[in-house]
Amino acid sequence: MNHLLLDIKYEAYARAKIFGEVFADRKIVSWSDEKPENLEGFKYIVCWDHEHGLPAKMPDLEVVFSLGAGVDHVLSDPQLPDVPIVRFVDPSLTSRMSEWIVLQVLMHLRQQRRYDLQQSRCRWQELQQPEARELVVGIMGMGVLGQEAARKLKTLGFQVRGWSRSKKQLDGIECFSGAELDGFLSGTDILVGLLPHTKHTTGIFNRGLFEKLSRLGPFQAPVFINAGRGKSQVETDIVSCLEDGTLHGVSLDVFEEEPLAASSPLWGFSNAVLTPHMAATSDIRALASYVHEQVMRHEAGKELQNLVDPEAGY
Ligand code: NDP
Ligand code: OXD
Repeated sequence: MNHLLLDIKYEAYARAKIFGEVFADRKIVSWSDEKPENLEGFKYIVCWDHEHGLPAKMPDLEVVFSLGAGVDHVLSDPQLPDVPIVRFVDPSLTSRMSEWIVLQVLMHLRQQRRYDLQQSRCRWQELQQPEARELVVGIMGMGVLGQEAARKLKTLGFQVRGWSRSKKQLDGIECFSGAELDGFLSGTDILVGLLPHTKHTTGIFNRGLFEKLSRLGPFQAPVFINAGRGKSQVETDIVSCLEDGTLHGVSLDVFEEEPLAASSPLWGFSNAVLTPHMAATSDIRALASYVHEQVMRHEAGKELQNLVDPEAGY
């Protein structure tokens, strides 16, 4: 009776097979492949960008699991029943994200895009090379992913600071919160976005914010890197800030609309690194084991982990 419904879109069949192996004793239904009329007995749904209204049709629903760390896609369902929502937190996802962030920060530090351009023109020319310790990386969103990226960047020698809703105390990392945003920005050379998308973060990365970043760093203009959510950034502002030099460069893994339209001017900048929302894709085997562990906890009367606060929106 404690069945599991999956509405996880891509590669639904293969993914459902993996869930079937991990939950050998349960009925697993993938909504993309089969749409039962009667959803009685389904206590759990695992979803990504699910069909709105589907959880509301599950009379026995007890827990909603997000396929990813972000839950904006779950909370946007206007008919979402009032049941606990668990997001995906796992070392596999956290490592992937910090790898992507470190890669992007180093790409900008080592001016890799300029070397790529030179290579395409068979040009042999060394550029002036600042050291990591000369730059301040500021991370907006110091949760699970932000803190791990901060630790790795610190190890590489960067000066690291972070901004979050609540104040943190982290060894060797300067921590800012809430209203201290301007002070945080004014000393930041490379800005990293790892915020969830909520009503408070919509459009937060805009021209006004970019203009508050430091211009005193080795490149005399700041770099913006975003792997949080695209709806937190204003792409027309990013484009104009790249054009007029307010931004030295960007790395974006997330976009206001995904996939990014071929007509977007962002594609045309040699100092813009664009990736297709893959910075930290969830590993399905790790997700299935994680959901299994949470289901076991729930059925043993223990507290679920990594619960979402629907009021806060993350
Ligand atoms: P967490 O919930 O652990 O951290 C979120 C952080 O953002 C917290 O530090 C929180 O502050 C801060 N925050 C939220 N709202 C505000 C606000 N209004 N003002 C200031 N700070 C705020 O999330 P994760 O670190 O696990 O993930 C972060 C986001 O990364 C996800 O929500 C998702 O959107 C994105 N993501 C993107 C992926 C990709 O492949 N591109 C993959 C995985 C996640 P506080 O600590 O005070 O609560
Ligand atoms: C996530 C994502 O939220 O992949 O996990 O974006």
